[in-house]
Amino acid sequence: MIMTTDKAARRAKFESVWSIIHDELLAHFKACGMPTEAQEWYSKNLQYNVPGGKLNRGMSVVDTVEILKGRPLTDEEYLQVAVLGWGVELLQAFFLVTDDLMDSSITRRGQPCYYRVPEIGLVAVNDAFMLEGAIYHLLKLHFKKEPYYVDLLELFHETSYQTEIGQLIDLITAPEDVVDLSRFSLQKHSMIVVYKTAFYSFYLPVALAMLFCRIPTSYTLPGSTSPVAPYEVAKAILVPLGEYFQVQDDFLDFAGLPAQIGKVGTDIVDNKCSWCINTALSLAGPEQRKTLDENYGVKPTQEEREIAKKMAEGKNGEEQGYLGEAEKRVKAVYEEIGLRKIYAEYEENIYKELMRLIDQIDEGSPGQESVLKKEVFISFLDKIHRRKK
Ligand code: DMA
Ligand code: MG
Ligand code: MG
Ligand code: MG
Repeated sequence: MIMTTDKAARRAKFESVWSIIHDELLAHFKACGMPTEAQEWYSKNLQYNVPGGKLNRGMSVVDTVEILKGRPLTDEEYLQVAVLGWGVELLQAFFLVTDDLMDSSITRRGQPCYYRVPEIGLVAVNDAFMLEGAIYHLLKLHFKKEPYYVDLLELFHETSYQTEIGQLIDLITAPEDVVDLSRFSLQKHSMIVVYKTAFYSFYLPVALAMLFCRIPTSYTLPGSTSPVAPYEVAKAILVPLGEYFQVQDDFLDFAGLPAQIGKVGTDIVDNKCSWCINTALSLAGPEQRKTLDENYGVKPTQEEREIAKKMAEGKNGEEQGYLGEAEKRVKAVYEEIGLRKIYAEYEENIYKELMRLIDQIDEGSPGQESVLKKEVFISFLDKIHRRKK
């Protein structure tokens, strides 16, 4: 029982549980009498969409449990915790397959978006539901006997609902036909990103780990008189942390290289209420504002779309990816305004602010079990700070 510290080894260990999970799901599917053709389809759905990402969300469940327990996990514990982690990754896969359809995205994780694979198309919708269904099948298989089983179910359900609410406001704030930049604001942006990203990417993994460690909903530390609500304390840090993460995602949509981020940015063309456009709007002079009004959310021409798709498929991508004329003009305004520098300043300020929040956590006496630890949040923050993908 050695605590694995090497990053690659930790990832490999987490990935090894994926093959167990994949086989469990397939075995059940087979036992339902599903034909070989369907088994192959389901397996492809799982392999194409679940394991190929950064795995930050899933591995955070394992990391958090280890920090909270202050010791390495037994093999039995590791398997259970990794199932929760892969549950978060399955949820993420479910959201990404549908998100790419709704955002008309081209690539994801360095490959064509799932719905764009020729034989998949709109079957992607049902395949996404199956990724979600797999979570609950696995929870039943691995946690039915646990006293916190219902809490796990409620947490996954509530978080999914919050994400769907977030996706709704993200989508209706970005209508395809009416571009009206005066409807955007950083306040609206904050509400969108907290719901669509922060809850499922940040609160969910930590809250799952806390449930696994049997952290109660309220406790009073020795020597103190006021009770702590640890899930609320965690949320109060993880929500702004998640907001920071989505600001990064928005910035990388503009400035990230497709070869690095594995996807081609679509926010400008999709008329999204992104951090970039909101920040640009707050600083634009009249000429720049006019350029933004005339070019934001403008669909590329058919010809531009074809070239963009072809280029996204070529794997050489050192470059920005092909941009339509309207998108180019918006990006030029972003550069003129100095968005890169403003972003760098934002990152350093929010880092300090989050560290300040984390530092306020009361950990009780050293070695005390079943209470929150600062390290949970620091490790999360360090994983994302200054990320380039
Ligand atoms: C991410 O929004 C939110 C969910 C729920 C997937 P996004 O469309 O900005 O994500 P991406 O940039 O990865 O398409
Ligand atoms: Mg998207
Ligand atoms: Mg989206
Ligand atoms: Mg994005």
